[in-house]
Amino acid sequence: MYKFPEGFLWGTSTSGPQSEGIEAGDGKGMSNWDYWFSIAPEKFHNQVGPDRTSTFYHNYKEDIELLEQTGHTTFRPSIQWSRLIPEGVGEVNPKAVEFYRDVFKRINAKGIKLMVNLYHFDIPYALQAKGGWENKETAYAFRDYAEKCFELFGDLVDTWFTFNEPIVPVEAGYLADFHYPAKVDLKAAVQVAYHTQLASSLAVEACHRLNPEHRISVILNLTPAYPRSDHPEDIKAARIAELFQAKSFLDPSVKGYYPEELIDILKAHDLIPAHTEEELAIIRENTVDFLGVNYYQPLRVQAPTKTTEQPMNLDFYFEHYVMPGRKINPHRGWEIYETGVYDIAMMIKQDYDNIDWILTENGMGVEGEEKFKVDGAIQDDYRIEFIQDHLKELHRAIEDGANCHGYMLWTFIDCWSWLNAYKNRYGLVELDLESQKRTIKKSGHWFKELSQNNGF
Ligand code: BGP
Repeated sequence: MYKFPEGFLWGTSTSGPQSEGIEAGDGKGMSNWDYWFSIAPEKFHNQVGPDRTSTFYHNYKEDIELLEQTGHTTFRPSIQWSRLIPEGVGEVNPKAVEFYRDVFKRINAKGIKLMVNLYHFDIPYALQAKGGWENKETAYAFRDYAEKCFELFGDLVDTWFTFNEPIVPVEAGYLADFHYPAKVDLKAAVQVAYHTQLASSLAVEACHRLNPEHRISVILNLTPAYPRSDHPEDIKAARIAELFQAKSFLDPSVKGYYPEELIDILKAHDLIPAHTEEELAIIRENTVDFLGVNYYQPLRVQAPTKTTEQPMNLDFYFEHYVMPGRKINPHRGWEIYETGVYDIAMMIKQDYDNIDWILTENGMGVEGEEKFKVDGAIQDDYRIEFIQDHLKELHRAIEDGANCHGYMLWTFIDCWSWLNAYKNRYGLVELDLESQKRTIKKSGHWFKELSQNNGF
């Protein structure tokens, strides 16, 4: 029996852009995703775009009933900046205020602990057109947007996140082509990361100033970096990978400053971003109150195999490799390594003063789930097993002193996924995209038992 501490939270995470949908006349502005889909549908493999979702914008009342039926004691949605402030700055969309207020009220009425995220990879296109996160003004626009959210919804929400996985848009949009603007520019990537951190710290400051009793954090994907061998070059590569991919946001968010080692690496190749002492003071003085951690897969790292004079991308410092013989989710191609949860927990305990945290995402995307249907409901035993295996490691970590207070699965209902649309399904609830019918999967019923028993 794996019993979790009293008050441990059970729920799921989702995001506005992946679940809300777009309705003519609802006043939503264009986001980077709406724009990119409109100009380059081939990037999305000509599948459906962010306008085709579970339409939470209309179906939220039914979905909130389903949250209860699947045993949620917590839920993490996100506000779409482009819905609330269509141009990114300036006028607020009254329909968005009405929508989010009603959603939050109804979730509260169910006794489900709300944790609301302000940014899930989605910037209003109007700001993207002015340079997006390369432009420092975006950080201050984000601060103003965050303040609006605290003012408009602070009577209904007391737990906030600034960004979901801020390193992902940096890597996917400025070192690869999975997010707009899909360019490769290491100097810009570092600047974007810095402006994002500044924005996060500014929002933390605003939250504490406006509602001192509220708690605010950031959600980081903290995949541990495992070296390929004991060879010093592989160990060094793993260390650098961890600095870039975890500590670049973890350290300033939790400790208030960047790791010296990272600064030295950036200095060596003239990659230090433009910054001011005042901004560094904002980062130093506004650290998070707790931590959100997403975990899907470990980072397997080896020393770089290509040599160039100047770094053009991160493969100058380290490379990824696939460890032969490991369990892989064949649909998503990600390694399944449950021990990663334990290792993250111990890293937080040892290096980050055992700050309290929540596992804010973990999940299994599966293609062709309808073949597992029996009597109309998907029998997703593989998902139950996946969750159990990760929970065993989380349980072991808590027994060893980890300060983790909740588990959130990705995700509640099958959702639109960035470049993969509906190929891989993650939900506790099945979505029929055409009819919009919702059907609880076996995992959804099991999740309710898990929550009621506070363990399994
Ligand atoms: C996380 C994101 C989510 C979600 C999930 C699954 O990194 O925060 O938004 O998409 O990954 O990934 P995918 O949808 O690409 O399979």
